[in-house]
Amino acid sequence: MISEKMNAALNGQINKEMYSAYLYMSMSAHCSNVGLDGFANWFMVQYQEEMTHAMKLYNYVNDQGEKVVLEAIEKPPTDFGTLLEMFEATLGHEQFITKSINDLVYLATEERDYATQIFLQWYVTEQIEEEGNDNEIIAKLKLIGNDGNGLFILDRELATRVFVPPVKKE
Ligand code: OFO
Repeated sequence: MISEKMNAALNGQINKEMYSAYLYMSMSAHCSNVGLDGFANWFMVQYQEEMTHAMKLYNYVNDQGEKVVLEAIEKPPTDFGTLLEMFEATLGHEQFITKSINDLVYLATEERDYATQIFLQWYVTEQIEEEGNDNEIIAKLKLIGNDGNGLFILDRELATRVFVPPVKKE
């Protein structure tokens, strides 16, 4: 059982995760368009991860006997500036998501909703990884600067990223 307020907040988070997926898909399309297939792959894996974040919430709301209400997904940008600017925007978006997860944890704590608190722990941990990945790529892009060879190597490295589906519950 979860409160109406919590249900509305979790539904709002589903929309944010769907937007995250849409945003990263748009970034992937942009990278493909400029011939950076490794970067495109990295963002497409990110898109897949975001879809699992949304679905995990979707299943939780269903499991709690509440209704999932899907809202419109905002149109993402299509131009992202330099690669560094694109990853800084990615990090900024993840920081926004981290704040949103923290707000949900706060609400769950306020409501003494222990089940949702435990459920949200996965997202708290995931956000550390999400921000960490972005920080790592930003650092590399800063080191590379305008070096085409460095960019070529990083593109090849990002081409190796594979989507690993989260372990399903029994
Ligand atoms: Fe990128 O972690 Fe979900 O939104």
